[in-house]
Amino acid sequence: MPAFKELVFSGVQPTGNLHLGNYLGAIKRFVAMQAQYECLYCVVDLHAITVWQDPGELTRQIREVTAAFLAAGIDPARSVVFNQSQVPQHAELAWIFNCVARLGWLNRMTQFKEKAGKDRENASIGLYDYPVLMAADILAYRATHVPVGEDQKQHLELTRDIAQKFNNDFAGAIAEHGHGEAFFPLTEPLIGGPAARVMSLRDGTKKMSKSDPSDYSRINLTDDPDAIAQKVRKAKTDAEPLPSETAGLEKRPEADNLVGIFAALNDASREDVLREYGGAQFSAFKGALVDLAVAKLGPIGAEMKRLVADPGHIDAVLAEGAARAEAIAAPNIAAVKDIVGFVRRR
Ligand code: AQP
Repeated sequence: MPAFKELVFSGVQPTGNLHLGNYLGAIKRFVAMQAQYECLYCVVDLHAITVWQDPGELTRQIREVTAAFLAAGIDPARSVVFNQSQVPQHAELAWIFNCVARLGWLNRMTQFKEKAGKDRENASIGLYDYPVLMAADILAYRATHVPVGEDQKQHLELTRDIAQKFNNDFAGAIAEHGHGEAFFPLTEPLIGGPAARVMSLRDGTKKMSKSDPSDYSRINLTDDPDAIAQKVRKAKTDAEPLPSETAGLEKRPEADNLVGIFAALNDASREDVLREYGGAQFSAFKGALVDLAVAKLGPIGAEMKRLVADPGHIDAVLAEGAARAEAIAAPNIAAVKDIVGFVRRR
């Protein structure tokens, strides 16, 4: 595999209240990556419409996710911040990848099974095809690294399979057009840290999720301090005090989740947290967690509210980001079309 220029791409769907899982598993890590990589961060609105979205709400949520990116510390002068539907190359490459990916591969995707549920026949074709569009999002930029939560691991594996099959199927044309041995990188998922999978506050075996009907299952980025305090205090726990070693968190999903959240918010490890709080009762630990969560999330929520009050500014950030994104994607997709054998407009 030839060396590809290091580039980070990741996206967040504008599909509802952003929560602590989205923040710790993704957005907080996006911010940190800016120091090391050239980054593109996308509000994936084409993905959002794979399930029904009220048009007015969708517009509002696209701006709100953009505000969350900026409020969390993504610098639009350094990183490319944009929404997917403004860059047509995502959908164009997705079509070509639809003809590379195999039905059998998509049939294995667990997220489709979970989201379509029992009413599979009634799910949109877009929901089924979601992972192919995700591969196109990443590979339109030939991105080498993708920071995501653990729930996206299987989709990243599919992205690598599509890249590999394209590189193999078109190996002759790729070389002929001067791109060497491979046109697409085999993108690395960057999954990790203490909050790669933040769980529901009501059930430590279920992922914290936007679509959970109980608002008490998640902390939203726009929750005020009182709401954060109430949700943490009501979070499910068990009767034992916290252990002093991480081995003691096994089979205690709720305890493990709260310790992981504390660690991620504090840029620490589970070991660090247990060194300080091992032996503590949950009442004391939850008090410390409320203080920490309010200190870290309060300023982000306040800044988000300030930013969404000025949609003109957000739209200008998105427009500039889209132009920068398209400048990277357009030559890549033109090259893909040459490789596939299409005739260019001259
Ligand atoms: N609970 C989580 N823990 C860690 N990371 C998470 N992510 C989502 N939930 C958790 C990560 O957040 C990024 C953006 O997610 P998304 O907006 O694309 O959609 P999602 O994963 O479908 O989010 P939800 O909340 O789970 O929505 P619903 O309820 O609709 O399914 C991704 O990097 C994701 O891994």
